[in-house]
Amino acid sequence: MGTNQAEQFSYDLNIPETTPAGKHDVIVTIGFDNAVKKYYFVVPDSKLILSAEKTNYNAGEYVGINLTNIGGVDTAYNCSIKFSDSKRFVIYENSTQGNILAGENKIVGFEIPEHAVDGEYYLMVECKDLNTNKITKLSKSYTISGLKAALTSVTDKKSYFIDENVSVFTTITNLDGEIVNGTLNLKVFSGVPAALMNIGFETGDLTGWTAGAITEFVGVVATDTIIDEDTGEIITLEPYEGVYMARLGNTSPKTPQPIEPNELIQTFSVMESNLRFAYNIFTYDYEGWNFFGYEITDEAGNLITSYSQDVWGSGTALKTSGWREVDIDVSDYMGEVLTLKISGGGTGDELYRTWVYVDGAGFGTHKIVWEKNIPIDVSYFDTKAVVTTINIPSEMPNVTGKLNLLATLYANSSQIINQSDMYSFFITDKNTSLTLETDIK
Ligand SMILES: [Ca+2]
Ligand SMILES: [Ca+2]
Repeated sequence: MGTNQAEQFSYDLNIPETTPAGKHDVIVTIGFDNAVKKYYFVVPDSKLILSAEKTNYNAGEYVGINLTNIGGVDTAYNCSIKFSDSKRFVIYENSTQGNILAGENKIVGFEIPEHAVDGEYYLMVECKDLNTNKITKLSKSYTISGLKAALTSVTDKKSYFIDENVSVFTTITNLDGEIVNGTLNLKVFSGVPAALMNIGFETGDLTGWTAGAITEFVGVVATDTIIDEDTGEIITLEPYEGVYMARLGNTSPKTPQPIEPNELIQTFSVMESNLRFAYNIFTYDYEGWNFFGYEITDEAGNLITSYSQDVWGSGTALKTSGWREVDIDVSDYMGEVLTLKISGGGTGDELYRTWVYVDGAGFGTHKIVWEKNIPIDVSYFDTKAVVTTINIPSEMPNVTGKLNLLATLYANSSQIINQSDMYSFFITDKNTSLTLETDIK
């Protein structure tokens, strides 16, 4: 080569399949004067990603989830899959292992059971890359078409004497699918009278209540879907009892949240000795900020009892108190008019959100006084009437007062297909000549 002459060489470097991830040096040595030039290239580590497009399936279909290795080296993986319905019943749970090449796409998935119930489902997939030990997650909501039935259960009369028979009429209407080896569960609960009107919010609205300050939201919700803004995880919060609950505040965004409370108020005459409800606090904020509280005042505005707390912990990850029951003895105020105010919201600054759910707390402590499981098959679009007789003296001795009947229809997997509305009836002693129904059903 002459002076100032340039020549270009090209050399295809074939990176061996077994090359580990990381930085690799390319060293070029020129034999003439032993000049050494150093370059490098990088092989990216393995990296797993999960995705799923389709979210509507029929029972019995295969749910496919894409697992892709977008990294530069092959790896082994371990994936756990969990698929549960809106009542948190798990219809599929399994782990799969395997190897995945660099750039490869694999379908990991599962078959929805043939007798899965119609409704909303949640998928949680976690895949661990055994090479990097990194975990990739996917959580997603699905709508499944499957078993579907309407269910009602009532008694032949509203009121019985202690020596009578109760006839329970249950009607199951199959709206989709074949119910094979199902179970009809009938339960009778003894009632706990509620001091507050519509404390369980089962009217689906704020009947009996008034909203005080509404800084963000004061209203009734059914099962609530909360998206954790940090992890993307979907949390489904079910009412403590029944189908509805109240919510004070909004569930998003994580920040900001306006300062000032959201209030729920009821003025009531004290007819029962105990006032019961349940609350559940959700918060991104930490100790020293935001609040939940309640207070009871008399007609003159004197404070009878109160409770207030700020939130807890130190980080801004989403936290929940879980459902907590409140049981206040108001027997000293029998016949008087009291006001309960429940409130929650932001304090101090607008950073990091807190909101609260409120529901009744009586049903959970109800006692089952009678129960029966009846095997049931209902073919496609058929209607089945089931009559069950309860002999009060032998099957429910010493039970009087308000009772609640609840029918639950289970698929052969024990998954709940549907539940009836709660139905109330009364058993009275022959000495009691008058029964007043004052309660909300
Ligand atoms: Ca409720
Ligand atoms: Ca705050």
